[in-house]
Amino acid sequence: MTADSSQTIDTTRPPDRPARQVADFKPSLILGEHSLCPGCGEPVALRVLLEVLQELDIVQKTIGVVGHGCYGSFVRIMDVDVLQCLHGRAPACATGIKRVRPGVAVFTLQGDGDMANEGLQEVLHAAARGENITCVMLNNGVFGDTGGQQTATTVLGQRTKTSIDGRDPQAHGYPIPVADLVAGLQGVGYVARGAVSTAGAVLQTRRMLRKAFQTQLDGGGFSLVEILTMCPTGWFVPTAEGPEYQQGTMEQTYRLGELVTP
Ligand SMILES: Cc1ncc(C[n+]2csc(CCOP(=O)(O)OP(=O)(O)O)c2C)c(N)n1
Ligand code: SF4
Ligand SMILES: [Mg+2]
Repeated sequence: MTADSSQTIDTTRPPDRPARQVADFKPSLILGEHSLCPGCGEPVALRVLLEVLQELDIVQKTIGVVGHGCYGSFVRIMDVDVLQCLHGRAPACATGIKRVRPGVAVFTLQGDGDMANEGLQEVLHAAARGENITCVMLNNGVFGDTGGQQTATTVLGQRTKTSIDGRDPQAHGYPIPVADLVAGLQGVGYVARGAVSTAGAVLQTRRMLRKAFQTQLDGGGFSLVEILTMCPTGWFVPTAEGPEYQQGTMEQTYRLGELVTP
């Protein structure tokens, strides 16, 4: 059967209407442009987190506690009540806020340097206390903001400014899998590890964040989502190769998926 040309859709675009880019589709909670490097995974993670808050309709009753790292600049562009506290101390601040305002959804936004190096005890104690908060760790395996030094989560063989020939377990020890540590504690309601290296992974991470916040809304105890994020600048890889590099390195060490479910 011959197609009726009058029914076909004209996909040619008038020259005065340029193609819309992915970046054009901004959630309304993002108030401006971010200043992070091209290819950085952190803005993608922020976006899905904010989308989840909107989806759950809890924007007006949410308080975020942000640590120190490249993502720290998000406090200027996210239309959510936030405070920034000392490096690594976000779970303690979040604990205080939640205990004073139990009706509010409280989350932390931290990096691997912030959560695993500067404040590992904070997140472990908050989890073991079963605090009804949600912690989010953006894990790129480097102290991105200060120039790309090795962190506790840097995977073996990964080159950083302070392990220029690759992380060597003899000299630098082994990486700390934060989500797995937290998952081993009682009092924990939900733990998962996601990534933003593919569209599918972003979608899965979005679902994880939603479940983590839902756990908190249901009074289900501590929840944590670790998100593997690209840092092409700190990894010494070309921008476009960040996702593939992450899949071949970090995602080989850190298992993606849910570790604890309600
Ligand atoms: C107590 C303290 N120590 C060190 C610093 C310096 N500092 C600021 S940001 C940062 C790196 C944080 O790395 P990470 O949490 O992994 O975030 P990223 O930049 O990689 O997103 C460091 C070490 C600080 N601000 N305060
Ligand atoms: S240094 Fe890394 S984490 Fe920081 S903005 Fe650049 S790509 Fe992102
Ligand atoms: Mg980092």
